[in-house]
Amino acid sequence: MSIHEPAIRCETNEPLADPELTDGFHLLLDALKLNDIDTLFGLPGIPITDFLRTAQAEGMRVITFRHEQNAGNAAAAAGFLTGKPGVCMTVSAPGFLNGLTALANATTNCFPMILISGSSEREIVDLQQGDYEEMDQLAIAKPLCKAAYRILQAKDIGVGIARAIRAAVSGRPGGVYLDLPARLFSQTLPLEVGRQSLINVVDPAPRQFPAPDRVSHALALLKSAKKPLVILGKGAAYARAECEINAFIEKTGIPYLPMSMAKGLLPDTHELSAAAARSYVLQESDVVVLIGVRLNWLLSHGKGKTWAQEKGPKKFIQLDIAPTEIDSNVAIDAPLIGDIVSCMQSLLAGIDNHWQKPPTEWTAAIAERKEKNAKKMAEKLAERPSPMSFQSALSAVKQVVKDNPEAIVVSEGANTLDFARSIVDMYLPRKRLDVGTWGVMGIGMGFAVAASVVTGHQVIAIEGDSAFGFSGMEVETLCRYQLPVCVVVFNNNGIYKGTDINASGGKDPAPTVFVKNACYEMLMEAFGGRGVHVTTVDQLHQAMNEAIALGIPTLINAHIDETAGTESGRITSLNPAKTTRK
Ligand code: ADP
Ligand code: TPW
Ligand code: MG
Repeated sequence: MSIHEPAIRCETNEPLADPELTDGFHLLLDALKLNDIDTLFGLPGIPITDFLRTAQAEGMRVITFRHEQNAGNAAAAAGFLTGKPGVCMTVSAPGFLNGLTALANATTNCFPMILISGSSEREIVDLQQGDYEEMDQLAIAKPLCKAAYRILQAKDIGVGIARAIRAAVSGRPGGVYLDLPARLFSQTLPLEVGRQSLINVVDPAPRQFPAPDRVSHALALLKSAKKPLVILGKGAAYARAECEINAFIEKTGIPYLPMSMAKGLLPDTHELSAAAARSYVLQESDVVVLIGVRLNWLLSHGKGKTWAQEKGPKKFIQLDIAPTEIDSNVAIDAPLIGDIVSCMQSLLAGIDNHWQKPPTEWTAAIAERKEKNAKKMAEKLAERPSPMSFQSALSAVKQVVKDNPEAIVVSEGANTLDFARSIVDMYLPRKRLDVGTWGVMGIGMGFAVAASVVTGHQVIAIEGDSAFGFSGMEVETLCRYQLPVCVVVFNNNGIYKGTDINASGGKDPAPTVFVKNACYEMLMEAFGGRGVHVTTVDQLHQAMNEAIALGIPTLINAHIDETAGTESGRITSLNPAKTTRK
């Protein structure tokens, strides 16, 4: 632990008078460093400007953004990728609110992050006396995150950081808000008292083993299955359970479906991947093992036609760290509560070499459908229409990711997202970041920056033109930090497609269309990065390869057929029904 020589600067930029004192600035920094937080994402302003400067001066990586939402998204992605809470720092009221969307999204996605915002003093906020950027931030944050704390005294900074870290990563991970009134930063303490107030958090995400009788129950149910299916979710990716999951799939021979961010836990090309026969296995399976995945809207709540429940109810085994997740949508016959690695190890202990693999009728029927669908897809990918279709453009991306399996793929949009998810194979765990549980637009550049910063790997961001716009200004951030990020904008002139017309006949454009043939590549060029405009698959392939070879920020504006997309991509059915007005 390093407690520093007395603060070089306090809030007013005055040197501390007494060399035996420390202050809130340094205690906060030391508390974070003591707990292995080495990177801060944020956006400066009173009262955190000097904090970020000091943090950088003391060796922390400080990544600042052009909008707090992107800094917050970066912290969330860093949390998912590293298992340590990603930390985002903002100013009060508007900066805090800008970061709050990311905090709520992180909580929804079960990603650990801590949003630290400066705030006005309590006595002014509580009497609503109109301070600079005044807001009761703690009260606003509370319902939108997993936990929220305020630190009022410098001597409590150690406890505050410890509580925030534990809340973020223990149990189901999520977002934590930490409220720091500005005065805290310049409060002083004797150096030794400060040193002793800090806490090195021991075992912040304790392992949790499932009860042995529950493991036996789950195994018995699994043994009874004629058509078993495993579904892998991003909780399994977060838990770093790939070794155990791999062993489980290999030993049991059970086919599996990966949710989008669980792609790559096993290579998508694995013979037991049932992704290309998704509808069939959801309908036909009899016992389903859910591993770090919720039965939410992304799985039609475990009900209805998707699951063909009319054929008789399915049995579910669910591995999750959150006991209250169980039975949230349909009855779960065998809940297994614990962390995924421990749950998987417990299951594996009961699976020997004599385990009866699923009947070949089941695996052969899946293989047959997979083959048929894969053939159809291969034909589509081989087409070379002009302008490019989503599929033809993605055939280039597919090949580039195959050639660069270490690269991290970030993806958002509607059609762009949906096609990319099913076409681009992933080969390694935690290499795919996307719109997550909310299906939120705007994660693109924040996730891309974080992925690059915390892993050092190449990032490939596959962005719908609308999706890109939500965080597009961060191309400056990519250029400022010289990050190896290749952004491909799938430019179809709008949201879903570019062909909508204003039904009133008026001169305003329709709500979903953008300026035609916009030159997104020039945005990147404006900051010294590399911009390329492509109209063919070969050009796209080449431009991506060059971007990766050069390792510099690149934006490829890929011209896509503006008629090709469908409304809301694959979730058209969620649009409310509409009557035709006479
Ligand atoms: P997906 O979006 O991929 O379908 P979800 O986000 O719906 O996945 O589900 C993730 C689940 O994983 C959550 O219910 C969460 O509680 C659980 N989870 C997260 N981390 C762990 C862990 N370490 N061990 C067990 N379960 C976890
Ligand atoms: C924060 C609603 C879902 S998808 C989308 C929007 C606006 C953009 C689709 O257009 P894009 O992709 O990106 O060009 P493509 O390939 O289909 O043309 N605001 C937020 N989140 C969501 N999900 C929306 C709006 C939406
Ligand atoms: Mg679009």
